[in-house]
Amino acid sequence: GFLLNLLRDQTFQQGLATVNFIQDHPELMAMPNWRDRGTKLLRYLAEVIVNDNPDVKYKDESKIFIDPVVPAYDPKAPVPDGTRQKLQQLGAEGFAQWLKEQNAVQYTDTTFRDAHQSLLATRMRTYDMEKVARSFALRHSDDVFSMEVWGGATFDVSMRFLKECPWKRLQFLREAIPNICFQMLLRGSNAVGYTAYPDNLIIKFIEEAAEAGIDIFRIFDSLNWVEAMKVSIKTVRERTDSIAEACLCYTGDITDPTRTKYTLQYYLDLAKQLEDQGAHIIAIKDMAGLLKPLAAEELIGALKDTVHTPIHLHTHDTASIQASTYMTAVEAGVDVIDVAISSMSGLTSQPNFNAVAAAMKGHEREHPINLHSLNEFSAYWEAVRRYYYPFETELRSGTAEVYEHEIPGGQYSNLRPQARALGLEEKFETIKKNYRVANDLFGDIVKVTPSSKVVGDMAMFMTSNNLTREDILQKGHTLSFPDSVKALMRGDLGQTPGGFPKDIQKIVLKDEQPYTERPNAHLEPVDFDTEYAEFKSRFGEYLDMRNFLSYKLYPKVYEEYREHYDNYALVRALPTPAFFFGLKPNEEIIVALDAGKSLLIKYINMSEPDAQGVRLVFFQLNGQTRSVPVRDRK
Ligand code: 3PY
Ligand code: ZN
Repeated sequence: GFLLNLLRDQTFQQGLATVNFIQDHPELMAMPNWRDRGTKLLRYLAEVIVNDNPDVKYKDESKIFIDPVVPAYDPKAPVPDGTRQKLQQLGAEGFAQWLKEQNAVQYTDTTFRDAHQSLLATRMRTYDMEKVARSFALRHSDDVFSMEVWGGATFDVSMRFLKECPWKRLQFLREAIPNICFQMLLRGSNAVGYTAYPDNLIIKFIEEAAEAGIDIFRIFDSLNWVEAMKVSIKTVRERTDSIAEACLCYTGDITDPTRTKYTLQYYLDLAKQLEDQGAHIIAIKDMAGLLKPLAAEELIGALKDTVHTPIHLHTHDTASIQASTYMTAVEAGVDVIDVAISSMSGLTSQPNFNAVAAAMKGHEREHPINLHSLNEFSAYWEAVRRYYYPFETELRSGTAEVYEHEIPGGQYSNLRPQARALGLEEKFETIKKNYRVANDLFGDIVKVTPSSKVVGDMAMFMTSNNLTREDILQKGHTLSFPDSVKALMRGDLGQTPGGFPKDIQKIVLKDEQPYTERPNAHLEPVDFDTEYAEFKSRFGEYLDMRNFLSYKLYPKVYEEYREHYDNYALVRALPTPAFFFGLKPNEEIIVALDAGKSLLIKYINMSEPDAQGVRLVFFQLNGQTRSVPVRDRK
């Protein structure tokens, strides 16, 4: 098995093998053979068949799945050049200039990241993306400026719930789509986490992400605090060939004269500062979908007069009116807009790519798109989306309520499950109201990960304890607040314009003193030499720097992911229905492992539990009958 794997390894096939190959690739030696992997996958399937996937909270046995059809393509066809080659030819500055000179509006496709983060609680598996990736690269190389494929919550969720490696996802997508710029969402000094990390960890992470294929880093700070974005912008500029796209997170309403904190002037000043820091592109990150059509016209027009960079607009269609925001933005000269393929668009996700492209037909800034082909991709995603029904956001229609609560699209899809977990689901209406109350108590802050999570925690806290604004102000000094709320008030997430309200800080922190320096300044730098060596001796000598970074960003999550891998091997190779729901009797799947090895797995049936509650689950693995004992915990 090992030799065969080796022969099928791409490097070998390409004739680049050297005598040192095995020394350079100890992971091949450490790789369990496929028989062992097969056994482990059977163990996983048996566990899910008997006890369910712990991430699937309800199962609808009547659900019918339709095989997703990948739009036809020739796997041997050469991939045409796209924006990625343009970036490589022109360099970051030249590329930004090129973008500015384009008359046609450009599109960023968020289907692989924000769309499923905002509709399906980030659960989209690499399996379903990878399958369609090459087809998209071949058929839409001219149509898409960039694809958002990484960052945000995907890093955490891929390990925590999907039990797959986020770096491998990036690597596989990069191999399948070598031509379109990839972008990621980076939470500034919080990287892809919920808390500040040491600067040298942020720097290493950015270098490694660029190396793995990120062309555009969309950088934001959850309080719009420029101080916290400097390290990331500088690192992208100086240590990679990628684009530093810096965000204004949009909150409030610049057309509402009663909202005096986040005004047009506030955003223009912010944009200027980000340009001064070296942003190649400025993004308006409208994470909750609050940017109304008239506001977009005003903001983009004014930004065009204020900064020299291209302007990239991101929004969520929670109110269902954001396509019209895009139309006014296009009139005002926006360079790029974020959209998602039809069947993964709308509501808390991005506006509908297919529909926006159709609406732009005949416009003098039209970017010609093969709509028929795009619709075929929509059909693919529609079929795929059915697998993910346990994670669907409950929102059924657009809601203007978003202008009241201001909950980001990416958080909305997570808030209800969070409420459910706390036994508060029937109080969801109150939670949404308290979300705004909590925001106002904190001094009206920008709400986006991680600050949005703190506002959510506070809303849950108030709801579960039946607390009003007055209760907090009057008897808050006797209350013990959630840790995340204390952290925010202490300064752990940085500073908000004008500072936090002093009275609330005092109520939450009691005698603890807040600070206003960068949180990262309080953190010990990572000792890469020592800690990486310790990591390897603990988890495996063959593990690379990327694994180490995953561990440093999410130690506990990584540990559990690793343990899962040791027990069940490559679960990412399982088709999605099998991964979430197991198999039905006599159902058969083909599982493609690395290096061209495939397993044919058929589930036969299971025995009654014995006196200890253990069932035997029977399979055929490549034609041979196997039985796996599993304790029935249901
Ligand atoms: C994230 O940080 O994950 C977001 O999507 C913020 O909008
Ligand atoms: Zn978003």
